Amino acid sequence: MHPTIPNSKGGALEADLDVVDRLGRRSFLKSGGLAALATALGAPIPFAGRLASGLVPEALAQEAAALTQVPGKRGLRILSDRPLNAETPVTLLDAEVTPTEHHFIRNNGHVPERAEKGDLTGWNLTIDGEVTKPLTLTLDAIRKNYRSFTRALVLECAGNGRAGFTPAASGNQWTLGGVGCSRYTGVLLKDLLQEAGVKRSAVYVGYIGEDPHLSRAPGKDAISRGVPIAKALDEHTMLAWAMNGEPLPALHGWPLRLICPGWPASTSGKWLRRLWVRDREHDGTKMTGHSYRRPKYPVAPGTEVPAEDMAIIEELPVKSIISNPASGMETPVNRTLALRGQAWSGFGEVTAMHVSYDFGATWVKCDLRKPANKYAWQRWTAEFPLPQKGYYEIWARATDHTGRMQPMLVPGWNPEGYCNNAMHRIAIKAV
Ligand SMILES: Nc1nc2c(c(=O)[nH]1)N[C@H]1C(S)=C(S)[C@@H](COP(=O)(O)O)O[C@H]1N2
Ligand SMILES: [Mo]
Repeated sequence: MHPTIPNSKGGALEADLDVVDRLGRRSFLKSGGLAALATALGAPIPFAGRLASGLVPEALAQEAAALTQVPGKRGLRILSDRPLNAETPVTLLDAEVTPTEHHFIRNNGHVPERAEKGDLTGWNLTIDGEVTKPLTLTLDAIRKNYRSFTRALVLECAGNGRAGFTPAASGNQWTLGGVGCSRYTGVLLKDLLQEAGVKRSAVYVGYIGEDPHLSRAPGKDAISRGVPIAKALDEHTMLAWAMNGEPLPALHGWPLRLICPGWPASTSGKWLRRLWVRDREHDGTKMTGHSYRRPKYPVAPGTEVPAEDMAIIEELPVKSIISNPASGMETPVNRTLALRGQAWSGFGEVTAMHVSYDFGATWVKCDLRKPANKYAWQRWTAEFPLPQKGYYEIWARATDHTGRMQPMLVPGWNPEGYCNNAMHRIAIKAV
């Protein structure tokens, strides 16, 4: 299948890319000179002199997107249907607060029947383990007896960007859309833990959800992860019952879920039933082995890494997206091109945002808004004209307050394909 690139004029780029398909994309790029490349792109390349050899132009790198319907969702791209996993096309992440219908879905097992029926009968949340006073709370008690907060918080699957790794890592091939920033309402996990009385021996908090394992084997968790006690006590770690002002949808963990912002979203347990305060690192399903872990040291792509050399992923790296315009757009030459997107970092605030339209030789500083609250993503905008007709790429790079910056190339290959925060780039044709 040849790449389809949405553009304002109904597919001019698409037609030109047929040339690439006939020649074979890879061999074409190896043997083809710049003139041939420009032919394939259907436009001259004003900054060709700055285009690193071997870099596949973004316009050729895109694949057709299969958009499918999930009830309550719009425009998501299905990555797997059993379990259900779906990502958001990047242009649908253009809002400051991600509407629920556009939030990605990542399930490891089945949606619990209770959630599908909206049946609270017999539901409660237990907090036990290394606490002086174990708690069993109804949803009502949680809602009424603690301070509640509403915050915009980024959830990002640690596998977001996995599709960028070579050799490929198995698992859902997320491109850019395994992320969202919706508004959650709930209580601070800290307030409940304090009431339960965390013992000195507490090290970790593991969650147990109600979702059946894919095999439906009784007593087998689909996933049961957790966070160290310090993250559990963090001011921003929440137990949420509402998303964007509505009760949590069945797909997103009704009636109650954890939100551990800035960390792999796999720590944000859905369909909660129990929080188990542990005296050791939690060892539930997908906490051990290679799951959500990276090598403790850099490895060459394709290396097999022993389990004992893998470390649990905590803060997710700084990242950004260009949510407007769509890749493949045409824009009139010398007319202002308005760009915008979102930037976030698991380490806290993003402090600078830059874009380049000459393959990284020079950078334009973007306007960057403050986050609505800690761990909300930040809107950035930039405006400039493109100087000549031809093919351009816009590259976007965020820097956070720790000085961490997005890499141009896919960073640190790791066996499971986590934490790809390479710069997002889009193809633009000035006409
Ligand atoms: N109980 C439970 N919690 C879960 C999961 C799950 O399958 N079961 N998936 C986790 C993973 S891997 C991710 S990325 C997020 C996805 O949250 P979302 O579906 O609301 O986007 O939920 C996490 N919490
Ligand atoms: Mo995930």
